[in-house]
Amino acid sequence: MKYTLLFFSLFFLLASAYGAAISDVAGIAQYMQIYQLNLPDNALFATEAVPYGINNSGNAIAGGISRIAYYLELGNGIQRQWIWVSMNAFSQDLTKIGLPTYASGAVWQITVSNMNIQTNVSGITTGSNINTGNIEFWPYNYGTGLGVSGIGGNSGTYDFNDTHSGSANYSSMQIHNYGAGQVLLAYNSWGADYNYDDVGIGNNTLSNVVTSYTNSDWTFSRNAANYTLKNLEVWVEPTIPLAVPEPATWLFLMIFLSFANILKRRTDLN
Ligand SMILES: [Ca+2]
Ligand SMILES: [Ca+2]
Ligand SMILES: [Ca+2]
Repeated sequence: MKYTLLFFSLFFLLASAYGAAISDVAGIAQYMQIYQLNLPDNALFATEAVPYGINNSGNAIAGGISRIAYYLELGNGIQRQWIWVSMNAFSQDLTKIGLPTYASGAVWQITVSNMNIQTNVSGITTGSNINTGNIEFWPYNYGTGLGVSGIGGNSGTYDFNDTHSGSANYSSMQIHNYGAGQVLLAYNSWGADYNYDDVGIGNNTLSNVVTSYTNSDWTFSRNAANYTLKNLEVWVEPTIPLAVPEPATWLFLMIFLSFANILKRRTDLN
């Protein structure tokens, strides 16, 4: 019994250490985690390996995947913000859905469909089956010009529609709802720019020290060190549904844990 308790304690400890999405996101039981990364204050991923805490990209998923989800959690000891964005799978290659580094070979400047957005940040449009999404994933520098036609955007600021240069290494990992004119999550400047990285959930509204205008996608915010908690997770939904524990199984587990707790108390009393 002692070891069983130890096992469950360790399980919940690990679950809380890795994967806060587990506790925040509705419907996550259908998903498998592929990556977890504690974002550094100033990453140098143009040349250095990404130090994932979890990396299951080498494990093939039988039947492939139907959806890909990104979860970003930011905390400063006072407030905690989080967002979850899932979408129809735009790739079956699990090595190309994490940080789009040069080493990964991933570059995605595409629209995405069937987004599900959950967040605790007010002002962000939430909901399911949102078909006005786009992603800007690349390891390159980029300019403010419109890179994707037909989705709007501001050609004079860094926002949900920019153009990458195909070279250099400022870097961008951004997910947007262009229909709502909203940046959903952004992580930039993780290539080899020697300033603190940019990170944010929702549209940035603050000016920066580099441009005279405000960049809604957090470019040049250099704010990563403001957050002590910067947890990025990538999850996928397998095409073949996962076997989710039945309610009866959960009930059994709860009864078991209560019973174990009573036994433990009785042992403590002795
Ligand atoms: Ca732009
Ligand atoms: Ca952008
Ligand atoms: Ca940087």
